Amino acid sequence: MTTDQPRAAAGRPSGRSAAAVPELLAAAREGQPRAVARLISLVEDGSDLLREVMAGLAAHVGGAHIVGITGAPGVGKSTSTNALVTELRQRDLRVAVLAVDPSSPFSGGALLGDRIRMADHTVDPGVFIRSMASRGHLGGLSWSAPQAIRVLDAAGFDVVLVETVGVGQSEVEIAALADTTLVLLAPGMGDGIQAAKAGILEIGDLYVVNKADRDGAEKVQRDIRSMLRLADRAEGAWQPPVLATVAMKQQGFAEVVDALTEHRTWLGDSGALSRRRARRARDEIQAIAVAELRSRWRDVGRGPDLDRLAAAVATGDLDPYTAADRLLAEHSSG
Ligand SMILES: Nc1nc2c(ncn2[C@@H]2O[C@H](COP(=O)(O)OP(=O)(O)OP(=O)(O)O)[C@@H](O)[C@H]2O)c(=O)[nH]1
Ligand SMILES: [Mg+2]
Repeated sequence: MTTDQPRAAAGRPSGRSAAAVPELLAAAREGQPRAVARLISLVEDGSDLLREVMAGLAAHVGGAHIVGITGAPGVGKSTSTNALVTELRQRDLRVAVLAVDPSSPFSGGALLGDRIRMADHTVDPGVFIRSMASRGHLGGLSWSAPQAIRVLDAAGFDVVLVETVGVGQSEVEIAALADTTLVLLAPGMGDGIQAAKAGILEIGDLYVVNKADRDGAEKVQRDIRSMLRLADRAEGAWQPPVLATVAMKQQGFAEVVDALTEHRTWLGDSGALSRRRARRARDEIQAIAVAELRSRWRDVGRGPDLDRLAAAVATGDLDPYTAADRLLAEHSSG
């Protein structure tokens, strides 16, 4: 495992790094953890080098199975991720874990417990673990998470597990990033009704009731199954399985990985994979375009053009609509 190293707070001189991008990409594609970590740092920092990085990676993405793991706080997402990694490694698959915290612009502190739990995999070169926060970048994780996933995909990981940490309305966002969404539940945590409220019944490709060593796990399974049965599903649609695990004891994960594999096969056979990926690409393009427009706007919003136009509007020589049109026109032509 390679946890993310603390990064220098100050920005790097991009001139120095620019020359290194092709080497960095080559190293990342060989799966060298330092290079992969470095590329994800570039994503996190919103680096200017990302254009070159993404252009270099574009032809090499699409091989990984992107699995999103979501569920209420405390259901056992981190413990289950750890158990999943163990099972995937037993099948000789290379695994990357991306822990994203949509609710916090800071990475680090909140994830410490998760890192300790993942310590089972610290010496395994077939496992790469990285936490990521939005760091206040415009567009936040909707902008950065897909790009980090691209890096991991291009680095040749067979499976990329995207785990949410922290609380938030993030379930749907995570589902939008993944090929397969695993919704984790546990007894005594609000059960089925909560799940229905959270909109979780629409997004899961696979439901796993963790903490099956506790009372009530079977009831949660039954509740979810009966709620899923009520949903309208088109003919040939995927029927989400509802499994049970004890993550603390590594129980049930062979079945979980089998179900993930089955879903991946179904996605490919049914054509759903390319639809999902196209939708994801659309979101990604939009997020980048919006961030780009905003950053351009920041420049327009301060420039001398604006001062000149503002003076004209203030003195009544110009109306504000005409001024805004001119500002935009001048800017978009530049
Ligand atoms: N009894 C029992 N406890 C479990 C099981 N799996 C996890 N736990 C415990 O549940 C607690 C929460 O587990 P985590 O893996 O941290 O849950 P999480 O969903 O990642 O939590 P957040 O990151 O805070 O949202 C921990 O104390 C675990 O030890 C299980 O299968 N059975
Ligand atoms: Mg956790």
